Amino acid sequence: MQFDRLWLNATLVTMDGPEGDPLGVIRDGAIAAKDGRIAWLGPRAAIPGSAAETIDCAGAHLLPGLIDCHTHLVFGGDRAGEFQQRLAGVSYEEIAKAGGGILSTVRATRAADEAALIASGTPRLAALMAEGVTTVEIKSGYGLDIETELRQLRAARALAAAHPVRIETTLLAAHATPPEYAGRRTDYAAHVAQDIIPAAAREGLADAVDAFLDTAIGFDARETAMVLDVAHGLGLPVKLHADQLRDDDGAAFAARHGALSADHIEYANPAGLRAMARAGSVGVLLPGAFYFIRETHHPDVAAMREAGLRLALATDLNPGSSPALSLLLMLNLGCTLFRLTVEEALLGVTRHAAAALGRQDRGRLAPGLLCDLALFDIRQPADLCYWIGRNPCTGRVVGGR
Ligand code: DI6
Ligand code: FE
Repeated sequence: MQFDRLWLNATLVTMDGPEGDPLGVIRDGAIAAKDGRIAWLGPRAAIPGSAAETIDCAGAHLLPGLIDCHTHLVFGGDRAGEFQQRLAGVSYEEIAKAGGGILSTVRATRAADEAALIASGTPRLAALMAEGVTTVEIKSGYGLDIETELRQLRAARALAAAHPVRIETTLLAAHATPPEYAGRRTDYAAHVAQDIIPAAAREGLADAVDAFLDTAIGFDARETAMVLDVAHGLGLPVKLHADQLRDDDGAAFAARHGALSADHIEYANPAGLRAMARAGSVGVLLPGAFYFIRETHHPDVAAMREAGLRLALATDLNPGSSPALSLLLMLNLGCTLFRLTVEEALLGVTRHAAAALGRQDRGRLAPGLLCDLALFDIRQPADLCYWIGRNPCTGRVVGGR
């Protein structure tokens, strides 16, 4: 068999092992690409053909390219000033209720044109990519009007076109109520459902739709259902910010609506977590936001395990609750703050992150999948979770190149 490229002399961490061995490590392994996909992988001694180009990995660990399945990477301005307010004792919720928080980023994002959004997003994307990330989900949600929401998604698509990375866009127009709709939250949710989602769908700008289900500062169950039902009707998969600040029964709601994932879920109750597992929804844990807003209520990881819920880990990169540019740091925080095992954490940024995006074509090393790879100069997989502030990524491959 003739391959386009062959990587040799690597420890393959396939994330596709049998039951009980999720990492599926193959020592002295090799992996081959053909037409952008993985054509073969296995022990070096068993290579079944030759390749136009051969790359010596010098003993590196080779993983599926990492996936950051929840970011708000495209936004205007920053919130360092609010960070200082919070250090002086004001809470995240108090700031939000006083018109700051998400709404201050909305003002800055509306004031930024597409070129400015691309320019400020570029170094953030570069930071993620430098750690071996090959797929990034990017949400809108700082426009809260048709024009700016679509501009955010266009900026995300432009970033994808300009860099060797795959970007999945998510429309999050139901993130907060904009000032024009103050006191008319339900009317805004109806506008999202009737106008903004169809406009994004018409232009092919959204790969999925998300909403912030939160009875105090987001949208209630009826409003959220209105938004998600329209998305479903247009054939768009849905995701949810749920149970971040209180138990709104968001996990059960996500399950009922067939959500790809429910994200945050610090306050989710065990019955809701079981419903999610049965529905095939992924639980996305965001330890950067937990850490940065000094949340103290831990996600019920024991109940998640017992339910058999698949867990992902992501940066939640955003200016308010998680100004985090490192997915590797999330591995460490997921293990230290939430007591995830190394295997759970690594599945969370590969296989289960792919599931949270509804993408079965990545997140594992297996024949037929996209040949998206990340190379790390480490002694063992646990090193990726153990070090704080070390970037051992020595190479990344997207689509076999
Ligand atoms: N929850 C979050 O943590 C982000 N959005 C959300 O619904 C925070 C967004 C922000 O503060 O700008
Ligand atoms: Fe978020």
